[in-house]
Amino acid sequence: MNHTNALSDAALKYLALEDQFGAHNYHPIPVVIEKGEGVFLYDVDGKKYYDFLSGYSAVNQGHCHPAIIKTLQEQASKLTLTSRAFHNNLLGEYEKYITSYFGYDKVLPMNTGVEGGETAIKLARRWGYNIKGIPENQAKIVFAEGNFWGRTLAAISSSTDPSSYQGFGPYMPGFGLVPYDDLIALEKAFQDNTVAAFMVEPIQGEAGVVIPADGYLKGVRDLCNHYNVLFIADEIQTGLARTGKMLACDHENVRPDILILGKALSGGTLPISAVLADNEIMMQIKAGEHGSTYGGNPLACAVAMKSLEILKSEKMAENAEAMGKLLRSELAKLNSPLIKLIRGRGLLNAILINHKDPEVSWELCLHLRDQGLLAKPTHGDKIRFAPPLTINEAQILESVKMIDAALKKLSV
Ligand code: IF1
Repeated sequence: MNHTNALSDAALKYLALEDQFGAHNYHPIPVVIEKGEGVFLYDVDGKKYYDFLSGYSAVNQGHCHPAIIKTLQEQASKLTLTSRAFHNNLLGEYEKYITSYFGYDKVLPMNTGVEGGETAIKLARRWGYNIKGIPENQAKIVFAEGNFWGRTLAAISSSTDPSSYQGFGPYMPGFGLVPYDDLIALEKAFQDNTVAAFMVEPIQGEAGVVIPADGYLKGVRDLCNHYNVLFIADEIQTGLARTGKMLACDHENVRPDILILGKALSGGTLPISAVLADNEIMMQIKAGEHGSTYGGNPLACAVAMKSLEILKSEKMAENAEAMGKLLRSELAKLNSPLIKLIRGRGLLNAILINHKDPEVSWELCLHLRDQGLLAKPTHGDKIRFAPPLTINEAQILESVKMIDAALKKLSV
């Protein structure tokens, strides 16, 4: 069944425009969204959906959160950008706010998550040369297999996913890979004293919500301490209350040397990322050696402070923890033969589909759409279930009913 047939003429018109005038670098679920409010999205025909993707965890606070939008509107009508050629009245306030919020000396503000990753790697290399004493141009950064931190040439150079790196070579030198959740392999990699840092997601999002064994993050922290290697935590997707704690690293009470945030730092309104570190690391980059046109713009500063404030004032981490437990237990009760595994932490969850046909996950997402819930497969047989952190118990129960109905539409 061709599910685009299910779309109205109005919706199909939009797909045709994208097809003719836009690069074909995505394969979206066939639905055309016009409005977002809280946990709900509305398509061009007014149909309502639960959003179980949350902009890949950029909309933790819910779509168009009124307080964030109010801040956005007020600041946008006053001052949006000075560039860093001049000071403004918000950057210092924001830097004080976010460094005290997460307990680091300094922040380097950027825009997209991948810019945050690039910034962290540059900081680590500089620290490696200036502090650890690694010979010039020989610093290595170690990553975990299955990682995803964006689409730049450096990011894909560390990727183990051919759909990310194939045909885009040559690749960034000085990158190494170890299996995820493998402390023995990591310690072996650290025997090389040119290793400056290990960059890792506390839970691998794109890989399908892969949760490491208890103690892994603590083990990473201890090995980094022992071998004088920087621990870079990519919390762009797992951070900001998504996994039931403010940071996924908080589940093991570990403090990374460099913390990268993005996505929900703006509540889904505009690209804002941040790299936090203490002075010994952050001061290795001098004036004029790194930055970006929009990095730390006053509009972003105002929005980011409000987005962070709301996470705490509305106790979103606590709600994510409780609603995530409820979601996983209700999904388990379905006893669906199509669900091989349910895993997640807080409201970052995924189900693994039990079917030989690789297309089944996509078919399921189309049936979910028809039931009124939007989700998308990741890496074939996994479907991420990650609604905004404002979702409540009744909405979880209603969503699970929709998931049950969609599963029953599929032949086993
Ligand atoms: C797309 C994936 C998720 C990220 C982590 C850094 C970044 C991301 C852990 C870069 C971005 C986004 C990219 C977006 C879809 C989404 C995604 F499917 F691509 F892999 F979430 F899993 N670190 N992830 O997840 O942040 O530069 O995008 O702001 O490329 O379609 P960004």
